[in-house]
Amino acid sequence: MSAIMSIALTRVDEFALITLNRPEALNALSFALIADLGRAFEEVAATDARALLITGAGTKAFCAGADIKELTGRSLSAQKQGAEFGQATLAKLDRLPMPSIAIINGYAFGGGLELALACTLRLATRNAKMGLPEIKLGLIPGYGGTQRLPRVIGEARALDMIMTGRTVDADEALGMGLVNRLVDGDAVSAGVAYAREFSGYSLPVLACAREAVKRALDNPVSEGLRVEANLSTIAFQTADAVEGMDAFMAKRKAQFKDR
Ligand code: CO8
Repeated sequence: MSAIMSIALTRVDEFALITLNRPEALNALSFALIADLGRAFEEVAATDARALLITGAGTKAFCAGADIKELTGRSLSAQKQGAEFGQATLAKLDRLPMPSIAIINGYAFGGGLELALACTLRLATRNAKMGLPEIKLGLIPGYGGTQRLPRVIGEARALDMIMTGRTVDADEALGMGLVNRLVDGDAVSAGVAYAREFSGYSLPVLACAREAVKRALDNPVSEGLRVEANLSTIAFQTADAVEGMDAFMAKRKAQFKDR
């Protein structure tokens, strides 16, 4: 795969890996970096990668947030366009055909945590520190944080983080479900190992599961149950469902083909 300026898009075995690559600015999200991310998400969507892993270059930071140096003195319309551009870029990540995992290997603040929240799952190293500190800048999150954080950790905890701007360490993040697991050793290898826990299953069926769970948080239960019935029927119609159930009966390992 290609190297794209402020990020690197590479392949690790059957997975795509995006490394935010501005370690001198703690991998802050300049507008150029966000544009690179958008192009990279489109590129990854068109590959056969079974999951996307995202991490930050260096040992200090996953991503320290929006590039504050670019934010000052902008017009209101430029600010609004900037927020919409960041949101649209992270929506591309949210909607990838394959699951994504943020490997939070240090600081994840502001837009950096919002990037991680747009991933399907989150891992964190034990030195990771997370927060939405925008309030300290006289701002509020603008790349989806006010919408995705309460869906992940609940309204009260999200308001606590957003209104105080406080920093959450790895253990607290695990306890509140902000990250799925903590990892030791090489963080990318840990991300690969985590992805392998689901990447052998049928991608379209995994997509049905992701969509059904996402809709649980957007709809009343009655509507969500209708969505679940439809998506579980779509899963049932796949050749992979036939294979999965046949393999169970024959006491052999299923060979899924993403159909
Ligand atoms: N933007 C630009 N540069 C940054 C950023 C950032 N977010 N964070 C760190 N850097 C730079 C520093 O300026 C410094 O550069 P230099 O050496 O040239 O001075 C370098 O990275 C190293 O940083 P520090 O020396 O500060 O490193 P420390 O280890 O002392 O501190 C921290 C690390 C605690 C992470 C600290 O850097 C920090 O607090 N960073 C800012 C975190 C933050 O507030 N993030 C939120 C930004 S706002 C946002 O993400 C969303 C806004 C809404 C978006 C809507 C837009 C259109």
